[in-house]
Amino acid sequence: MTQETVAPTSDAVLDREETISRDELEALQLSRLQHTVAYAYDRVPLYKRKFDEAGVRPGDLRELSDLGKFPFTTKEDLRLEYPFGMFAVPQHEVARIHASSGTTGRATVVGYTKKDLADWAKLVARSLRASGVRPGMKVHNAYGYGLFTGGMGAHAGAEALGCTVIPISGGQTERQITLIQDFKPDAILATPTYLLTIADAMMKQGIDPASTSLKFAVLGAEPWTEEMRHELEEMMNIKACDIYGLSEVMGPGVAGEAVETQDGSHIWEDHFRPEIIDAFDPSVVLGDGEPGELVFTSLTKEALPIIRYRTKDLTRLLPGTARPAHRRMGRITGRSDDMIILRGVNLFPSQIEEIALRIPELSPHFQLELTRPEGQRMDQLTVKIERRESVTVEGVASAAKVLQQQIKIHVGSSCAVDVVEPGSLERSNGKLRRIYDMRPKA
Ligand code: DLL
Repeated sequence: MTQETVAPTSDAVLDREETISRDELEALQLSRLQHTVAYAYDRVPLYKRKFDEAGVRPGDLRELSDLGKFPFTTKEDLRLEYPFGMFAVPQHEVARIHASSGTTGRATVVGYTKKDLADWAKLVARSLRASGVRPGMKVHNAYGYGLFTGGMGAHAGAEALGCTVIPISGGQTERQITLIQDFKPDAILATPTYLLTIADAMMKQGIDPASTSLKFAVLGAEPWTEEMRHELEEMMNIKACDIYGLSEVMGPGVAGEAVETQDGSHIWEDHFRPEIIDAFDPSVVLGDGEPGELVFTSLTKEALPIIRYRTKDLTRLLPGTARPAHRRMGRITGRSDDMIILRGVNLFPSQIEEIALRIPELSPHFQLELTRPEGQRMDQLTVKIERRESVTVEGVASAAKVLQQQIKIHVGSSCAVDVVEPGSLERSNGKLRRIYDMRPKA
């Protein structure tokens, strides 16, 4: 059969909830929220205990702002209730389980009823559609399959949208390239750093990454910057949009970005109520536009209702644009637990990405090494970054200096810069580790 061309992006049929007014949406949120707090209180002992300790009852939720009276839920709570203590339905009603290993301690386990899975697929479909993906397109899904929510979550959403899904999962980069060339997908789903790995490997094989059939990329699961978007779009001749989510709240598709505006992911507020709090004084709920920690309450989940979950993700809420009733989230600057505190200055890897990608001699491949040199009490940060293939040795020396100066100016930290050979740093297979903390453990 010959290759069909798929219709352009303006023909999407939206869910009704995507087009309702803010007033209508907030009325829906309130009734769903009232149901959720009562449901969680009645069915999950942890919520009953926490509400009782805080002296609040489900009936105290009379308007949306009353949510601030309710206690937070943290990853630690999920760990303590390991494996199934947070589930609000009997096990036979749990249709699927996912888990995230995390870097420390026990896994956090999450569950879904059949209806939860259907809602999840609908929201991923909505996100993909917002990002330009259309029914009938071929979708190459390079998110990892397994307990991680990325692979199966994105898969079900693409299927629900009516796409042809290619479930390749993460890794085996050579094979990914072969399948992209042979199957000619329209869209790719991956972490931004893994898409970079794929594009990089194509160039090594003498394939121009801009020459493939790919037109759209829907990228998430890790922080990325506008500069990285620009890099990937230019290199691959695609439109790249953001997709956000976390397993405790659902998985991918809690929020998705519209291709026509590319101005941050719309939080699907018919299913999740977001708040921004002051990470240092969580009793303070901040207004729209103010930066802080993102908190979510689920509005429709059955197996794992989640009340005021502290994501540790730092961002702000912005007014809706392409979907006016649904607020957007600004780019995630980082996670509060990914923050490097270097001699009193807070620093996130995404700040380095932003600065480095503005320097033409430097590639997007970098890692941050934290050390404490012998006999010194001060920590040192070294930015190891690959030069671009085309750059001369003299070019590299001045680029290193510029990076160092720009970091000093924009972040306020002094650091060392080590420009290394192309291909010498570890490549991403999914979520990339940027920080290597080599300081002696206290
Ligand atoms: O990463 C779910 C996901 C899969 C989202 C595929 C998007 C695409 P977790 O493994 O539980 O779930 O990790 C959640 O990843 O709290 C953020 O810190 C980070 N994260 C996810 N999406 C984005 C994004 C999945 N678009 C954690 N931008 C979250 C920045 C993101 N960070």
